[in-house]
Amino acid sequence: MTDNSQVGTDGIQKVRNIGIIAHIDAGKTTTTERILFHTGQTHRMGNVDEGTTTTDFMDQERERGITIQSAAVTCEWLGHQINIIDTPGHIDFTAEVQRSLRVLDGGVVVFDGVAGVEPQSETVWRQADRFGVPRIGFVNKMDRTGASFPRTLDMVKERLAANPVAVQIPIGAEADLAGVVDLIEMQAIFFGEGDVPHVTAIPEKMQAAAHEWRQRMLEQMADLDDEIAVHYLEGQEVPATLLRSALRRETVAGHIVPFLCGSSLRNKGVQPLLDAITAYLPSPLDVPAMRGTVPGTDEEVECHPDPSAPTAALVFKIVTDPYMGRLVYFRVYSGTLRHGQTLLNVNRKENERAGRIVRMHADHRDEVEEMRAGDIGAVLGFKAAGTGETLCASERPVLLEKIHFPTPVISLAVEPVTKADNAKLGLCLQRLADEDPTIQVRQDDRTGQTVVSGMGELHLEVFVERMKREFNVHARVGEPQVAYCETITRLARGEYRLVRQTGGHGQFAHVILTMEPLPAGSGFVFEDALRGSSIPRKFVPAIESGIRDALQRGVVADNPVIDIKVTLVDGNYHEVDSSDMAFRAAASMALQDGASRAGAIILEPIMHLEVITPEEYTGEVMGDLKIRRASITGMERRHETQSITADVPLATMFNYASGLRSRTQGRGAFTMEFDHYAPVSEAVQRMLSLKKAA
Ligand SMILES: Nc1nc2c(ncn2[C@@H]2O[C@H](COP(=O)(O)OP(=O)(O)OP(=O)(O)O)[C@@H](O)[C@H]2O)c(=O)[nH]1
Ligand SMILES: [Mg+2]
Repeated sequence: MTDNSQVGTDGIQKVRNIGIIAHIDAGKTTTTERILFHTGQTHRMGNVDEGTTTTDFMDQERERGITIQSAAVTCEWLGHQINIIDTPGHIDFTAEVQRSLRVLDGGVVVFDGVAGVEPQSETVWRQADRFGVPRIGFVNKMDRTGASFPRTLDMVKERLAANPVAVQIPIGAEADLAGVVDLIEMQAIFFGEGDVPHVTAIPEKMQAAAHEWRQRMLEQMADLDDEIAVHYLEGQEVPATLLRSALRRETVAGHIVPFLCGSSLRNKGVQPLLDAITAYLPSPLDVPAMRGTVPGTDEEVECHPDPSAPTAALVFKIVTDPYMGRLVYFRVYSGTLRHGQTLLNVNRKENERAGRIVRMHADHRDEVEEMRAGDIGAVLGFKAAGTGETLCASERPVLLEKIHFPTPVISLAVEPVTKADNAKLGLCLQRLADEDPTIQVRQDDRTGQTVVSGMGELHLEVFVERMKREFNVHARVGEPQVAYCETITRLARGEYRLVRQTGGHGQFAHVILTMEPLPAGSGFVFEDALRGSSIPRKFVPAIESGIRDALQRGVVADNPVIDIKVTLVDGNYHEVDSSDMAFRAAASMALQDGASRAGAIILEPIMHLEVITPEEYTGEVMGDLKIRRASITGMERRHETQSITADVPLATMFNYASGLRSRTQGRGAFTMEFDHYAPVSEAVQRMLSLKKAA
């Protein structure tokens, strides 16, 4: 067991919690791998293309060459402890980015130097904006033909409405990329075969460009910093220390984004990137204190990163490790989380005892006694704690805000092949859904099938593979289908009186409720407005469960009902014949009764789509989108390509990937993410309701 000495009370300022985020294939995992190599965490450089990287450890990641799960690793650089989360770029796994951004203090956004700002770069940039995460930019793949650092910066300015500040420029291009000019120290850094970069004077032929770019950087910084402005206007040299501290302050404040460049694959630019992470990205002390509330109230609590304060930590990820068991990843916001400590799980109102605490390195794990405020790690021994839940010291209960995840929009029916498969299915689904909050599992009462919903076709494909490989469950899997929802459009009253006399004592329950539509995204709200003693309070939970049952089953067809408020207003009971079971059933029926008058409709997911196609195929791509009922929201020419944005019903977009590929000779690309729910056409509503009646 090692001492966790790096992160002492005053060590917190030397901690960096950062995420690597970008469009798919920009080189996040390769960059992470090189960081681990250059910080001495690995002695062999892993490669995505050979399936040998540290952070893409799942076998499907290695085979597909893409990241599926975010992975957390720790390394040290210049006396700093850097906790890095490598995230996936594919839109189906966007929840992994979401949860990572929630616990990070800073981000490195990687761009492909040829493609520049790609659709998913915009998405992650917006996500980082929403979480207020300061970031630096790394223009990767500068070794590729057609890569351009200035063009990428222009795209960042235009499309991300950001203020990029170049602190480097590349030396050489494409196959001849040799190093970078450091515009702060005004020196050249060359990366050869060896481990240590070679620092020299700026080569003669780069002098003019270097001065021009430095001038540009100084102008940008003079706008933000008075001291730099004075130096600049008076024609004096601006000291590097002054520049660095201004860059740091303005980056942390989110006013600028320092930009670096290189090629991770060719080992160029990685050490300066590490320097920049320590120099410009915030420590846990530099970001606003995490806020929470006193459970059950709106009273705010600030959780300062003070190791001696009462503990408060947020669970952001669960991984079932084949050797270690259930690993619960957390970030400590205040206090210290100790081995053996009993913590209150605020969301579940249960106590849990922390088992072993581990720090994840590249190819090993360090067991530590404790983790202090500001740090990220994993703990064993928590049986219940789920993603987004708060663990805290019982003397100061605090509820940190939950992590919001996107809505799963595609479903798949799963039917176990044999009895043995059936027996294993339950545990398997529970485990996988435990790890992935964007997987939802429900039972379809009509068909008896298990329905799994997820974010996209790839997401579900990966899920089904994991069922087979990790749990050895073989199942017949249906075609992916749209996950429809239902809602109501007007206020209605529902009532049901359940009276059953069968032999001994009967069943009696009488429930009266009202229902009303809520704004999109509100989910389900239940209110108990019972007055007097028409129904004893002890039956209210059963009534709420009955309503939930009915909402799950759907009121028009078999789709869950969302954005609805149900108020229990009145009813009646019988001393002997009333029971939880009777009230649960009566509440379900009362809801169904009211829904028949509440203008219930079926909603379908509408996706936000962006297609990038070579210009010559624009006509064909547009024609096809029209057939798919897309409404075009924007078109933009970008160099020799055309970008088309549209809102389109998911129902028409299955197999779009192969359709687009054949229409554009494999040169078109697209991303698609859930945008909102909209009512289906009357014809579709009729068709889907008929299915339920059948
Ligand atoms: N030429 C070149 N190729 C690179 C560079 N960095 C990464 N690649 C290649 O780009 C591909 C994608 O790299 P990854 O590191 O897996 O990219 P990623 O951003 O982690 O991808 P996802 O996690 O799937 O979103 C691989 O084939 C890498 O070998 C680079 O600097 N130059
Ligand atoms: Mg990756």
